[in-house]
Amino acid sequence: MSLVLKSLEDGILTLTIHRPEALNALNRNVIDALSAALEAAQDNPEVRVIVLTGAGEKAFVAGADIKEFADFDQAQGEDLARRGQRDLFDRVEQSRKPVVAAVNGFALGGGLELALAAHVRVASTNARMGLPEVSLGVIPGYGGTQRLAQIVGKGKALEMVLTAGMIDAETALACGLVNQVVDQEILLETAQAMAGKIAKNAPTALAAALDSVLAGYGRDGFGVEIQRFGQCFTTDDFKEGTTAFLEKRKPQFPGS
Ligand code: CO8
Repeated sequence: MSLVLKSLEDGILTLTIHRPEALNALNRNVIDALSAALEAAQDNPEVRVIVLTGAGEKAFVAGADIKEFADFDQAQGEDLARRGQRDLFDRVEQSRKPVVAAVNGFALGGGLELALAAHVRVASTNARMGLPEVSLGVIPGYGGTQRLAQIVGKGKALEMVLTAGMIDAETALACGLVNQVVDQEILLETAQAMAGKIAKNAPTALAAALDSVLAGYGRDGFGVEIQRFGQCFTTDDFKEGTTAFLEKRKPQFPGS
């Protein structure tokens, strides 16, 4: 089955990341499939708004695929982050058609970063969000160090990045990380209703509004993030963090 399911109705394209056996974790193939679907949507006049969600009731996206990068070196780590940001995360944020994320469960690491790149977020009551990267010996590498602070402010963002902890949907609503929280049974219809409201407006004005809001945020930090993300791959902490995850045990970080 395809890694990204597509359905187009009344101008709303719903893209569902479909890799349930790995809680929809983002490997290279998922990134490519999602990226292609977003690119195609830009040129399809029938698409007015895009809704992005994850398959199943447990996870939106549980992160980047840890198995895929566990044995990468610095250059490969940097390349992974750079290509991922360019091919997917920037493409979501810079989409001329508004993107609504329907966060239907765990949104962790790259999964939360994907939701952060969307323009609006609706979450189900069971959603859990966090950036657990530092618990793996790495940092958010898909724009999380930049976009989380832009959305919730530096203080809350640093708390989330440094503790690597998860927050629930109500906490996410209270700090502005998500725009709305509803029961999971009505999550998709709520996200699609919001998309429908947006879709009634002038497409050219929507694109101009997105462009204008984004212009207010600098891009320098993304480059620093890519570089620092790559450097993490040279550390013993990273080796220990990812190995411990794959061996399903708690890490013992050597601190080097
Ligand atoms: N990558 C790969 N596989 C994963 C991931 C992941 N991120 N998350 C879950 N899976 C797999 C599990 O390994 C497991 O597979 P298997 O059955 O073969 O062992 C399956 O999905 C089901 O997961 P669990 O059995 O762990 O389910 P639980 O209900 O016990 O736990 C959790 C659910 C809490 C979500 C747990 O799966 C978890 O902690 N997952 C990892 C979360 C995480 O750390 N995400 C961040 C990853 S790092 C990241 O995203 C970096 C972003 C920046 C990268 C930039 C370039 C790469």
